[in-house]
Amino acid sequence: MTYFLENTWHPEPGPEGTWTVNLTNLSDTPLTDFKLSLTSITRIMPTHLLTGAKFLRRDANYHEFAPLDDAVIAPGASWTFSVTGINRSPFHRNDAAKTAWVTYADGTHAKVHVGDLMHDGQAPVRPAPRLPEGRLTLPFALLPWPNEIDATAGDAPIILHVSENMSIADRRLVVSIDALHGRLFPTAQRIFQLSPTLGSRGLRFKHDKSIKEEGYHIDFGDEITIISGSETGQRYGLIALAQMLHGASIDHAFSFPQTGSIVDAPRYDWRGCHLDVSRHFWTYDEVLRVVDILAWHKMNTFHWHLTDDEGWRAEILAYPELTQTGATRGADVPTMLPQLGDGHEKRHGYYTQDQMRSVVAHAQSLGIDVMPEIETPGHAAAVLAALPALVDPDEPPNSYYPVQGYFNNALNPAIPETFTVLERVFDEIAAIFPSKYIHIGGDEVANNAWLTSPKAQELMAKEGLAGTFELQSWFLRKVKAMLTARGKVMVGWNEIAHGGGVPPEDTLLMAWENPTVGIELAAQGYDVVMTPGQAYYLDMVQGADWLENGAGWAGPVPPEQSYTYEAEGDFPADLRSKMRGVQACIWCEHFTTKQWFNDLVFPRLGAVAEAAWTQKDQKDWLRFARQVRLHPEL
Ligand code: TNX
Repeated sequence: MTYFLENTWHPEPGPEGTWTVNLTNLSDTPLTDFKLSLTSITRIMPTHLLTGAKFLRRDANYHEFAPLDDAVIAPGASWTFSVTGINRSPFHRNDAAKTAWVTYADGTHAKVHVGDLMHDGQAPVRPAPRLPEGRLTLPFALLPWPNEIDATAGDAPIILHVSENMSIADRRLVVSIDALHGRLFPTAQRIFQLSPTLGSRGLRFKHDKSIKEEGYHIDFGDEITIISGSETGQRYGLIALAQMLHGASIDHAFSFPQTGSIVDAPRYDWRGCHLDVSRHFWTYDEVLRVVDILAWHKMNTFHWHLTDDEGWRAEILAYPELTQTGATRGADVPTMLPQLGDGHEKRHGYYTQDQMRSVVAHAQSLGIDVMPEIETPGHAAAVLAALPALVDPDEPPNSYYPVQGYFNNALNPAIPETFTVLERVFDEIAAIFPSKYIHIGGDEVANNAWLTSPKAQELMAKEGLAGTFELQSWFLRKVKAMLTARGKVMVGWNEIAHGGGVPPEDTLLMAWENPTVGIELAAQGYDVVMTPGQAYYLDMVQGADWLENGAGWAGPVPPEQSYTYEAEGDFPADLRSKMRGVQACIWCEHFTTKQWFNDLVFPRLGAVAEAAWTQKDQKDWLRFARQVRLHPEL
């Protein structure tokens, strides 16, 4: 690597401070006539003061600079420039330049090695451990912890075999959980088998319709009996057994019950996990593994965030542009520039309809519903790049931008073709995803969006709409009608309620900005799932120390906070029934590699899973800290 980029943040002048970038030429030849590109979540605002460089352009997190007066960087020498007027002060070492490259006069590129952002105002300290050692309450590996367990420890049996008269369907279910365990832990010994062998213990099912849908009981005797009222309950019983056997096989602190029972059912009906595949594309196989991990945690909803500004990932046969132009970024791709974590190379990725159907089938086989999300009207830069006919040609190009810095990134309600596209997209999405829910986004539209679009102005005058959010509400009511016509419940982020909102019947909103917004939405009549950033955003930084990584706007969120947070919190009793459950959200701006994904998602995913399943009086942070170490990663 012959070029090295170092960057530093200095807290003065307040409030945002100064960002300094330094590029050193470690090659043996002078660096001349070039541009420097970098991707950084600390962004240069339209009004800024830059010294030592020319600012060429910015598109969201992509920045492009050139040296002043065609300066030459001699071998061993450096070029430094500084800027004030950044969007906010960085929190952590990965909050500024993530990747960089130089582009020579002939258009070719060379990668630049990037160091951590340095803090010119405090020395870094070693972050505290995220998890205490913890301790066991009973020697059984179970996460989420069951709501009632009374059992004595025995020797761990090596394996369970199924009872002789078990139906084919039940045997299939047993084998599906053995296969799940095998995918998650390929090197571990298997859990279930059909035939008895020396030392194996028998397993049978009993059906009892009085046990509620997701509940199950397990009786431990000479034989082990799972009693349940549904296949879902059977599956959760099998997962509990598989977890205990797995734990006992890999860690001597754990064993398997000899006698006793478990009586269990989840605390909340909605135990969700969201995954953003737009900012960073996760392959089909990785998505399947995420689904497996959710199943192992007894979560029941996979919220697949398929579109965002950075890329559209769902194949739509009516509009191939969406997954050609709309899913391709690169330094030499004029329609979509590289974003956080990208180099200059072209990056492209989407799921075919067959792949999406397979993910749905895979999830269904594990009792998980897949809810697709198509972001509207905001977070739509990729759609507008792919389908430029949806842009009002008379709207000035850089007239508004939301918090994430994409200019003019909202679908325009005054372009009739916008609705034609959405109708076709929802037709295809509804045909792929049997879920009764479709999530339509609705978040973070800039508060001055559309105000310089003559077409939008005309529509607002005609409909008597005052301002961006009344127009947004007008737009979302139409979207809701499209979903109703397709028999779907509309799901969205909490800003759906802005500007008059949509009819609350059959509308489910996700409270993400803070916990109290959930109560306000419930009071307005909406069903609510609690996903507050302050507890359940798994991209949030896990500690206040500079050496941590992650998003900062709602952080830090240490694992203990995700675990102990009580989503029901201050919900008044009369609104409690509107609170449907809880959800983890995996936003991927900072997840530039699988390693970063694992570093931030775990152990907090387990914390949300247990908070979703286990009653408040059964939650125990130290037990969780000990148990969660056994759980799988991506
Ligand atoms: C806010 S949550 C967003 C996302 C970001 C996330 C990062 C929400 C509905 N919008 O677009 O990825 O913060 O934490």
